[in-house]
Amino acid sequence: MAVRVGFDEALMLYDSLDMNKLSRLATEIREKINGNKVYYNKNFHLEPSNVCIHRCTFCSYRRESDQEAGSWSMDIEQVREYCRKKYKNGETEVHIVGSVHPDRDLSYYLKVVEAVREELPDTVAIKAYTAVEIDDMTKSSGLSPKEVLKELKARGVMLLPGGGAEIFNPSVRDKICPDKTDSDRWLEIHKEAHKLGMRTNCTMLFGHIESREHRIEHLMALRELQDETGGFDAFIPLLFKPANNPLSHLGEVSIIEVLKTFAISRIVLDNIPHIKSYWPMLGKELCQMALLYGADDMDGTINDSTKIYSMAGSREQNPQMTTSDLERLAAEAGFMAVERDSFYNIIPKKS
Ligand code: V47
Repeated sequence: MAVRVGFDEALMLYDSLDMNKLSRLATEIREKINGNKVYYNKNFHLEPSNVCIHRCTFCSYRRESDQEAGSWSMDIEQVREYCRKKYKNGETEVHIVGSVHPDRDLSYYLKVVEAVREELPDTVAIKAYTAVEIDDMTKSSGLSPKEVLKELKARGVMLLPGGGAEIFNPSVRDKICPDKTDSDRWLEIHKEAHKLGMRTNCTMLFGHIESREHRIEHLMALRELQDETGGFDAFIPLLFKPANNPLSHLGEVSIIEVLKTFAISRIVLDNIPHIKSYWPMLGKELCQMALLYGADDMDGTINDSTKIYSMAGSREQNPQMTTSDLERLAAEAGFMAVERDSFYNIIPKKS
């Protein structure tokens, strides 16, 4: 195995102006793990509410209450109707993520999963909830993370999305999400999930007030947990989108910085198999470019089902792509697209 990069070397690479070298180093690792493949899946999101107790300054999605303009909250019947409407094309995953609603508790979140499981065929994997939502469920129920995860798993949750990690550094976290699950708790919840045999993803929100050093620290904390558990399937670098939130004045970082961040992520996280280039956030073209800097997964068809990034100003206002669109994007960048299920098993193409 190649020698692992440490903090100083990662920072030196980040600071270097040699983009070809970064692309080459990241591509060497992506090729060793994933060859020339680019993964995608057929999926949709379920965002039951955007009313949230947390006041993250990067968030354009949250609303203070159900009375505020632009808010929504689904009851269980609406969750059922939504699933019936969105499942139409052999989707293999539903990704449930939303908010921490002031009046919802564990029993509501469990009922959502039960309703989704009843409405959708068994071929659809349920990916739910973020560690932040799970942390809140422990508070409202008095249960431990392990107990909450067991309840979710018993009702059909198969894997956890990577949201809520933001930036682990406490001084940055104090400024961007002061009242939210801290980094130790985020890592603890993922570790518990891994111990229960659940696969999870991890993320990093970058391009706001954090430094390159903070990002490397964050990546190293994820690498350390992965060494211990091996439970992460994919890492998603989430680019801060600045529209309609309290950090709007920061604007967006350059495309070069985005591509560097993908490459450094691929290089540092040598033990996480997949790096996701999430197109509803990046836009299609930048998503393609990230494939040349270590990413190997584009996420999915989405079916116009997520608002987190459109509300924050993404150019993808109603994100949806067909499988042929996704295959074309990968091919244009020189890769071979393959459809996967939620666990990265390849789904053979029907002829
Ligand atoms: O934790 C919120 C981010 C995350 C903004 O696991 C923002 O496959 C940028 O985690 N600009 C939730 N980012 C979404 C998430 C996710 C997305 C796609 C795939 C997966 C996966 C997980 O969205 C939050 C936060 O970091 N976010 N607001 C914003 N203005």
